[in-house]
Amino acid sequence: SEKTYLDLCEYVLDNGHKKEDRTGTGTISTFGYQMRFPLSEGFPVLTTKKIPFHLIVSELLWFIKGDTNIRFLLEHNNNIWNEWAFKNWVESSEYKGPDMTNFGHRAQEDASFKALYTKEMEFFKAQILNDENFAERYGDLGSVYGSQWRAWKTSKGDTIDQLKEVIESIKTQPDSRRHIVSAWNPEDVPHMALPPCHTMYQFYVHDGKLSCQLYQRSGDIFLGVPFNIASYALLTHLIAHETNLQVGEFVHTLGDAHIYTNHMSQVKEQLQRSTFALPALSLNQQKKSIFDFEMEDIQLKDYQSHPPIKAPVAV
Ligand code: THF
Repeated sequence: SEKTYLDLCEYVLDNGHKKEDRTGTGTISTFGYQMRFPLSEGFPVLTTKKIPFHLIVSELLWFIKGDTNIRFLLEHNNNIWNEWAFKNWVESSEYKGPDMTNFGHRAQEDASFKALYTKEMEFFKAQILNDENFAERYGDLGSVYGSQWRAWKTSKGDTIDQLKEVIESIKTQPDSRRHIVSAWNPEDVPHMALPPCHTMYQFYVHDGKLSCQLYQRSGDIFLGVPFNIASYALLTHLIAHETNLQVGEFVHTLGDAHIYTNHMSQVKEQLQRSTFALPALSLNQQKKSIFDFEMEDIQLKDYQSHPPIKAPVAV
């Protein structure tokens, strides 16, 4: 239930130690934590704050398509990956606008810089949407999840479709202990702006039910983790649907589980709130393959929640 997530928040508030991080924001952090979500009890989306479910759906469909360009996300009003593409753009030699060094941090400290940044970001988004050539050059995030899942590069110069293969192996050898999709490529990591947080996931079939476990090396507990739980729960539902299985559990294993120091008051506010019953997920039964699903084929039924709680994302 949702309490599983709220317990994680409390655990890190009580046991987390101060730790500096890549983004310079500062966190309280613990190492190694596991949560289990029985998917038959309801869809695990938070009710103690409103989660924009359509953003989870469009991001997951983007991964499943093997797309790595934020243009698709922007077409669906999804802004959660903008900062990483924007970073490539403002660090390029083609960018001639005001200096955007360390924009994430400065936008939080300095209101006049924030106005400048917001304007540049809107301009960048419009250019990605309106100029295909610009989108090709600056909208692409490189070897993020879509490319690792669908087109893992081999030493021979071809690619492996891990997602297709794992679905095939669930269908043909359900008892296999090798239903794994890996996103962590040690050869790519040194060149990546953001090495994958979701390093690998594994499926498990028992008693006609499909379970999934994710190993997440780093988890932003307030902003990212609620998205990640819902996203992998949805992926498990979609694959169970295609393979004619019921849903089992989503097991979420975290490495560095942290709360950013600028999310503390938000977490405490959320912990004061009571939970609602979990909603149900409804999938279009006409669609058989997960590769055919579109936004309107995936709906939450009876999602009741408290209002959103805003917080800045660390870049
Ligand atoms: N970087 C950091 N610092 N945290 C992350 O969670 C994270 N992600 C992805 C990549 N890098 C990361 C991006 N995922 C939001 C949610 C998920 C994200 C990024 C941002 C976010 O801001 N959510 C808001 C709503 C946003 C909106 O409505 O547009 C929220 O309140 O939940 C780890 O997957």
